[in-house]
Amino acid sequence: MDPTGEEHEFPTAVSAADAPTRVRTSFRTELVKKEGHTVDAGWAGGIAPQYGVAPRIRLGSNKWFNLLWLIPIGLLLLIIGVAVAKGLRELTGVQAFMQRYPGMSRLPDNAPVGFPAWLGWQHFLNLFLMTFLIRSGVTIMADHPRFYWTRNSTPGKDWFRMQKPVPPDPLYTAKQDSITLPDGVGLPGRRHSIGLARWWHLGIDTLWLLNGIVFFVLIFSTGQWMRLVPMSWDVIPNSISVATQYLSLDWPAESGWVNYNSLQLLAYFLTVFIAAPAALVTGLGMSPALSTRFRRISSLFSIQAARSLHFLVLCWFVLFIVVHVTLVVTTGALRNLNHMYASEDNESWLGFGILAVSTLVVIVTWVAATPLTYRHPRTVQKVGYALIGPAQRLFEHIDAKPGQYTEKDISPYFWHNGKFPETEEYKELRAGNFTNFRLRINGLVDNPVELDLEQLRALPHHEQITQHFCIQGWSGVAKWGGVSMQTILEVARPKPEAKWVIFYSFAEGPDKGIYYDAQPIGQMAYRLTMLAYDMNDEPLSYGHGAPLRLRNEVELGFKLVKWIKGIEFVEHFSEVGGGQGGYNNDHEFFGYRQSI
Ligand SMILES: Nc1nc2c(c(=O)[nH]1)N[C@H]1C(S)=C(S)[C@@H](COP(=O)(O)O)O[C@H]1N2
Ligand SMILES: [Mo]
Repeated sequence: MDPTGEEHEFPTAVSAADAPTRVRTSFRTELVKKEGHTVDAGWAGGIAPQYGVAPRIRLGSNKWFNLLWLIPIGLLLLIIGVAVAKGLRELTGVQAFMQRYPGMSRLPDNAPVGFPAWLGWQHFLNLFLMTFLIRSGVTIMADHPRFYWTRNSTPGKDWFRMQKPVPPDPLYTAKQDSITLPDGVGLPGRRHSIGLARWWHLGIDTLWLLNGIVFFVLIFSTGQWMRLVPMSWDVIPNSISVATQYLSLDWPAESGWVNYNSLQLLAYFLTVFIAAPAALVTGLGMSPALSTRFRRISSLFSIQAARSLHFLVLCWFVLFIVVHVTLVVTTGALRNLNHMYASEDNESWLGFGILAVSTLVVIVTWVAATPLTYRHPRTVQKVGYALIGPAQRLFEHIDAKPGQYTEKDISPYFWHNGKFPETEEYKELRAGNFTNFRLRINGLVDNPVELDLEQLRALPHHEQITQHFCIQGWSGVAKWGGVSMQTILEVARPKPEAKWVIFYSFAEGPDKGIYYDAQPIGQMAYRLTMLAYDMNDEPLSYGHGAPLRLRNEVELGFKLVKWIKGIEFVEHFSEVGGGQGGYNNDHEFFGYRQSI
């Protein structure tokens, strides 16, 4: 609706019957189906492998510290720590302290003793699922191997990177910035395989959450929680005592069957009650739909803070796993393994045997996961969608109001992404300043029509300042000016059978065929869904999608087609292109509903 409330003259309606044939011609013929359904050398248009650099952290404004230095520094600190701890334990004051705090808090009298069998299963499933989560998470990270604390994602303002500094090329894209991982590390490892990595990550995450919920219910209904929650402040001096004992290489006596030592208790508590829930919350903090809806929270806790914290949670988990496994093995391995794997407190080889079998399962799936993904990517896409799709569809129902961001929030740098248009058709239009541009709107509508830029600009003007969420992980705020999709609906008058809206681009995708995307018609009436011809008060630039691009703020950036030439209303997207609902879904196995 026109914000001034004036009646508006829409462009001359052409009735379907007498619309020129061209107006009614679909752009579908310019799409290509992906040939073959495996991931091979032609992946993502034959994107060449590109390895990153060793991880580094920014110190000050542009000094970078290579984290590999932490290895020798850590070793040195460890040696010094051992010497200091040994020295300290000679002091009578320290000895008195250790006597007073031997390293363990008292448990309530009704605390359970030993480990039930369900805990062993839970522990195994948790570990098994986490191998997929960690590997696919690292692949997602490698698609934009930088972390920031502000939503602006400004080059040089990253606090962490595994990639060289951003080159000065103004049209450098986030895709060019992505890096390759070894296939045995990432899941999968191939450069820009984020679509498949996300199915693993989000799909397995639903199972991990389910396992976690069962775990919480069981520990609270059996009293096992008492063994995981510190209940007295003496856990602090006791932990200091335990740390000193470990460092001095005179380790505390183990009694894990009954009670953990205080340092162990703190580590388990942090992992179960802080890190695991934080993984979920920070993961959801990266959702465009939720962030746009929960504007206050997202203003303080931006997608980039969420992404950085999500990464730090990963670092905690990895550190925890390394230390935990080391201590299990070095503090009475057979007994420890029997506790968790056989629910027994003795030194038989049973626990070890079960561990060996379960480790074999982990190794086999670890080795097989990436090759299987390359061979059956469509299956990974389908199973992943079956698992996480319900949540993605749920969050899509959010129709947020404009007004979250103001002019001062506009990002100084807005990444470019995607494959730029190189066709003659587009070059000519651009050379002519788009005076010959016509947006073609057709399909299941009462009024198929072509609109030039002047006509589009004559329609009620819509403006919004919103945040863009690229699937790769970067974000940016911009002011978009153009026409609300509600106005386009009023002009085109879709028929009741029209359920999906296809946006066609002038630009080809990396695998040939033009770029396109399908959106549910319900979202076209959302307050923040629009066609933008201006960005930050200037006509849209070439790189950002001139002359016209889509904004739909409940979806990830790849669905927001740039360089739009046509909009077609259809019953279902399965009839269009490769039938998966968009270029990336057809060619790179992304998903068609991406609110998270
Ligand atoms: N035609 C077309 N539109 C596209 C793409 C593309 O490759 N081709 N890339 C998408 C992706 S992945 C993103 S993140 C946004 C990037 O928009 P920007 O370059 O203005 O930041 O455009 C989307 N629209
Ligand atoms: Mo993107």
